[in-house]
This record gives sequence, C-alpha cells and structure tokens, in this order.
Amino acid sequence: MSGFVAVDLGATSGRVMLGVVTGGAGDERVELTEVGRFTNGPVEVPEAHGTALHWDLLHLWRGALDGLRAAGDLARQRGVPVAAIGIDSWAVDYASVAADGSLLGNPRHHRDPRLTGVADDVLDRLGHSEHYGVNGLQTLPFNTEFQLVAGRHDATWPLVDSIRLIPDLLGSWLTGVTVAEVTNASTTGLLDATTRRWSDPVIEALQAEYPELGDLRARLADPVEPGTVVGHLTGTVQAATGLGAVPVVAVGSHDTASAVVGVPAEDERFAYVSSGTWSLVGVELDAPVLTEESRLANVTNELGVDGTVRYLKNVMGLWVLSETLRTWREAGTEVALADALAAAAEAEPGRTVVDVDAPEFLQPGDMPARLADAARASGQPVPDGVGPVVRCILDSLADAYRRVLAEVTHLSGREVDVLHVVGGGSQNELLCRLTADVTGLPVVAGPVEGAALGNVVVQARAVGVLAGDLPALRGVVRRSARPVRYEPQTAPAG
Ligand code: LRH
Repeated sequence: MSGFVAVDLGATSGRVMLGVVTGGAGDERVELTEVGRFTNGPVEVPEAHGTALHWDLLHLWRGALDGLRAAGDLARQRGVPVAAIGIDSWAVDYASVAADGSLLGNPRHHRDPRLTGVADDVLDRLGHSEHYGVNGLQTLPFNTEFQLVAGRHDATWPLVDSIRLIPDLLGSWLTGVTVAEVTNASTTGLLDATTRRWSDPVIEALQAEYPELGDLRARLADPVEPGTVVGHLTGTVQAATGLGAVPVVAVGSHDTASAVVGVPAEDERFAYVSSGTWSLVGVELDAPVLTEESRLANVTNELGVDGTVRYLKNVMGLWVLSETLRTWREAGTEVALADALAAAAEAEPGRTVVDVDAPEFLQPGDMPARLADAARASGQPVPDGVGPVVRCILDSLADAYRRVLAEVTHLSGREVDVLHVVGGGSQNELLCRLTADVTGLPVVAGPVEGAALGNVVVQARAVGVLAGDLPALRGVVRRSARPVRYEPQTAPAG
C-alpha cells in the first residue's frame, strides 16, 4: 500500500485528500480520505480606479501545509508511506514572483472587472484566426495572456521575474523547483497546442504589440508533461509538515485535466462535464482541432494528460446557482442548497431557459436580477421565487450542455454513447436528470472527487505504483468509484 496526497484547489474550496492505493496488479483501487478543507473565493480589494478581485494565496498555502501535515499523520496511523504529492487547481490565474523569490502581491481573480474589452483588443491586433491556429484556445476574457496585457502597467510589473500558475507556484514553494506544467500552461494562450511548447511567435507578437510587457518568455519556466517529478519537499516544508523528502509530481495540474483523467469511462466514446463552479463540457481527442469552424464556435483545445487534448467549452456552471444563494443570503433569506433543489424539482419544467454563458453572468452580483433581465429580453416569463429561479438556472445549464455537446461532437467527429459528469455537480441529481433528458444520453454521475482521483493516479504511475496508459488509469478510477447512472426519460430536445 502507498499513500498519495492530492491538493485540489477549486474556486470555492481547497481540499487535501490522502489517496491510498490498494490491491494487486490489475485490481488496484484508490481509497480517498479528505484530510483538509478550507474556503476559497474572490476577495474584493479597493484600488485607485475601483474594486479589484484577488485570490487569498497565503490562506491557500496555509491550508495546503495543514492538509499535508494531516495527511502525513493519517498515513502514519495507517502504516502507509506517503509516496508522492500532486497539486491541481483552477487555471489561468498567475502569481508574480520577483528575482529574490518574493511574491509580488496576491494573484488577480479571473472575474476581475479590469479585463473587460482586453481580449478584443489583443485579438484584433494579433489576428483572431492566426492566434487560434496556434493556441487553439476559446476566447474567454480572462485567458492569462489577456490578464498579462491588462496588468502591464501595474507598479509591480517591472519587478516580475517569474510568472507562475497557482499549482506551479505552490509546487515551487514546496520543492524550490519551478516548472510550467503543460495542461495548465495550455490555458494561458501562450502555448502552441500542437507542439505543447511555448509559442515564440505568439509571445513575440504580444510583446511587439504591448512593449511594456518586456521579455515574457524569460519569465516563463519550461513546460513539463504531467507525470514529471518536479522535486522533493524542502527541509523547511519537511519541518512544517512532519513529512520526509517526499517527491512532488506535476500531475494534470489544471483541475479540469485531472478531472478528465478521473472520468470512469470504459472506452473513448464518451463526453464529459466537469461540473463545479464552472462546467467544462467536452470530449477527449488525440490532436487539436484548429479549424476556422472550431474557432467560430469558440471551442477550446486545452491539453490533457498523456498527449491528449481536452476539446471543450466553458459553461458558466454552478456559479450562477451559488451566486443566487449568496444574493438571497445577503438580502436576509438563507436558502439551503437541498431546499433550493427540492423547490426546483417541483417547479414548472422548461418555463424559462436563458443563455447562462452571456457575459453578464461572469462577475459576482445579483444573479436573480440578471436572470430576470435575460428572461425579459428574450420574451420569456420572469422566474420569481426559489423554485422557479433555481429551475431556470438548471434548465438553462442543461440546455447549454446540450448545445456544447452537439458542437464538440460535430466539430471533432467524435461519436459518444455516454455523458460522464464528475465533480461536485455530479451530486446534483436534478441537474443530472435534466441533462440526460435534454441530451438524450445516459448520464453517469461521479466520482465527486474526480480531480483528486485523477491527480492521485497520475502521481502513482509517476513513481511506479501504478502502470499503464490512460484507459488503464481509468480502470483504477472505475474500481474506486460508485457512479450513478441516469437514463434519459424523454426524447432529446431539438
Ligand atoms: C475550473 C477551471 C476551468 C477554467 C476556470 C478558470 O475550475 O479550471 O477549467 O476555465 O477554472
């Protein structure tokens, strides 16, 4: 038996899990135990020109260290050695580090309002088609390249020596070694989706258009593939956590990449929804789709584990629901999630279906009011009260999944027989049922901790405890999870 620690940082919480690999060759499974959980979320900070949204990185670092200590304690109790550590997190946001290694402030949150309009400016200058032809990335206002352009006048920018995405930053603090893990690097916009290396032409074009950026390439570590041993815990971290010189493995450090590894698929004819704050809806391919049709549909080619491509689209996800509950709470009405979902199950189906991917749903704020505006603008009944509002959100999410699924399967030519839902949203039974009904596909829901499982199996293979290709790793996931299957009850919507 060997223990693996997965640090999995989502937009609303961070979790540290101890995954113990048990069983003999061909029958291995992972027993996951949560040993740490801490809050995460945007923190509003006043600035000269308004309010900035940041992440509280030091809180996450402390949570990770506490979790590592707890994982070590549990492993010791069980008599299991901690064989490796892996970190995954949400993508795109970066920390800036000075030449002396000091952190230059807290990273910006990708919902920060200063990004409005930046993507259009960059793409107009660089050429929409040319850019997509290299990085294959869906235009989201917060892709790292756009954030870098938005931040080029920051007082700290001239001091920035190293730009690190969150797992790379935490990994560098754990080991003293800095890498750029490729699945996460592929969300920056600066990577070539075909070569899986930094794109010099893209970086040079950006620098030429925005000279204040200076030498970007010099600030980026070299990309490494998932499965690379980054280094070992430093003496300081060993003292802080009670662990030994444990190796830190670069896993699919983009949480969505680890979640896709954690899909218990039996063969390649599957689509997935990685369902959390965001819903990532797509298929797994061997090569990117960089066609003009794909660009116009705004589908992304993020890189996956073992040379794969995650051909997917971001759907606004359960963010709309959590912001709705927050709006009500702040107005004095606390609605528990379970009650909200029960009320939605009783509400009239399909009464109001809005485009949840519209930009007005991106930033924090009064979602019920925005849903009402969207309903009015599209000539539909305005949802009012808990049941109708929550039903509108779920119907709209399921409808978005249906649309994206049709696009990604059409544009990639991949045929699918099943839709896997992994992540926290896999527990949302109503949403799973609605998704099965509107897509006409069986929905297989779970594991909830898909990203942590995907993280653990990649670590375990890197240190020789597991062996085999991605389907073999998914076999381990299948034996470790008990997914729930929802058959479609009605004919798919047109
Ligand atoms: C999901 C996710 C998603 C990104 C977003 C920023 O957690 O990583 O894949 O687009 O966060």
